Amino acid sequence: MARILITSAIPYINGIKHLGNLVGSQLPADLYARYMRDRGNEVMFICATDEHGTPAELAAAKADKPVEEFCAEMHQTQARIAEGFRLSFDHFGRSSSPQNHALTQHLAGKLAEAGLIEEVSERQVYSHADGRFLPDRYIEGTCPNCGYDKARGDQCENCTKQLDPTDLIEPRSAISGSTDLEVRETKHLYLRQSTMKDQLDSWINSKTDWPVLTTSIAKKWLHDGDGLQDRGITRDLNWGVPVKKGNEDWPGMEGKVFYVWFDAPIEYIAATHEWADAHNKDDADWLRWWRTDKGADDVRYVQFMGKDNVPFHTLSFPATIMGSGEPWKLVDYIKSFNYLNYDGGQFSTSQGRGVFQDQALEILPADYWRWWLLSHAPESSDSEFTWENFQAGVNKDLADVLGNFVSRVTKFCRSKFGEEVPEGGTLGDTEQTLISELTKRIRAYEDHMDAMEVRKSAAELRAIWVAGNEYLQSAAPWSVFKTDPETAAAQIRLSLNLIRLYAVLSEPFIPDASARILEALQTEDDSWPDDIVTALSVLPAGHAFTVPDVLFSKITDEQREGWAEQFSGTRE
Ligand code: B3M
Ligand code: ZN
Repeated sequence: MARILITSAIPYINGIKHLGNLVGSQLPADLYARYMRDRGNEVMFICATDEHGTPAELAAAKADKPVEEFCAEMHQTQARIAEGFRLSFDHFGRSSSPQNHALTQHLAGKLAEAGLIEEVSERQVYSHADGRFLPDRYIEGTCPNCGYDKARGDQCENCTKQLDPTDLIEPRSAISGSTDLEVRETKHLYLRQSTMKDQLDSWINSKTDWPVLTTSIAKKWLHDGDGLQDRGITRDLNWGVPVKKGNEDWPGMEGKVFYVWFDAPIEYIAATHEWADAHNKDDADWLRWWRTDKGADDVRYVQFMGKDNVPFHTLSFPATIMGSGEPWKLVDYIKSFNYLNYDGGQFSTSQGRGVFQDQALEILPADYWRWWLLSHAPESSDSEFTWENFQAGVNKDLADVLGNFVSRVTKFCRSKFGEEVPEGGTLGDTEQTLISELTKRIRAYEDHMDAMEVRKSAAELRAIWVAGNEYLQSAAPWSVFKTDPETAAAQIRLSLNLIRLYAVLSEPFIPDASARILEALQTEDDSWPDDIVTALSVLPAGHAFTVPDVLFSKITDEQREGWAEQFSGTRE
């Protein structure tokens, strides 16, 4: 038994996420967590909401709520949706937790002691009307280059010129529209990660098994252009983790908070602390996952995330961990994903384009989405959601292949032998062939799952389902029954056991269907099949079962057209 620590990138709090976010981190992380548990490992699966930063403040203002209240509500909403998709987090934390405040401040203090923090004076735009400093992209004005009147302080969208807020003609606040702006001197903390370049470089070079997508992004940021830049880790905002050195005030940093990307990954650790507190456990219980001096040296730590999050997880967060000089666990493997596109364009939270997670669950159960999304995970390249594709995948794989097998076998048994596993007969060559094919495929499935090859795993699982259908087709118990009911009984006994095996193997992808199958089969034996012959004789002759209701209903053309229409626009 191994100990596996799994974290999914923590979703921003500012709104309900779309399906692209789900398939890019949380869902594959859940697949892996479920699989690792099914294989008998000890798993700690952590996620949280990412609650700080300007977008959270602005979303709260738009909802006309105090930011604390907005975040608390949205956290509940996101937690409910995660449950809806059956994401099996051991803990779904909040980056605004007291545990994260304390740990973030503690690590900043350690970095300062190690001489890795530098104070830098900057000139920044202050808005009197808004009572705050404005981040570059919240300042708008006329582009000095092309005259576009909605250029942002960081870049002109029209001519793509990179700008400084002070370049803008007639600058105004994008929040209030106020032009009562002033450039003020303000001090910020920078993490001197450039001094850790060699250390980071050799660490990344040692990760020879990482996916190319992950290492290529990390190396690009390490070596391209000016190489690894020092990063500002503080902001002039009200909402966030107040800048402190451990418990002590940080002179000159009054009223400032840490940058959201500084405290967000620290929340992986803090959320595990939250988990321990929520379950009345001791500090030792969470430290054994995170501190190599407290038992975490035999933990394997795997992170899941979209490609845009890779630089922070390969460079900034490791720099924080390494720079602290304390023995916190570094990530062992980073699984990253490309983007899922929506019907010829991009999913977009800000534009409300695509299918959002709450909407998806309103129209179909979680398993339908889980299966389609995972079997089309954007691993080697971006992938695309279309309603045609979705309909085809669900109908073929789930209804025609898996659902059909379960229904044919259980119904045939009920009509010829009653609702119990039939006895008698022996297995022949056809069954031996099936068993050796299953053995080969199940081992391949395990290899793909171990390697987090999501699409390949799904394809192998589908092939395992297909093998059952093909067996049924060639064994044809319904005709064998007419002349040799004993042999037909043996075939059906095997097939009923195969249904149980399917429930076990499919659990990481479609946990609800898996549970329903086991319930119909009236068994709680969900042990992983180490030996296939043994696994196919778990349900003995005479074991009672019931025929389950339809496992998956097909998506009709009318439904597909209706949804395509319903989700063709944008949502508020
Ligand atoms: N919240 C971005 C995102 O949701 C960011 C991830 C943080 S991971 C520590 O894609
Ligand atoms: Zn311009």
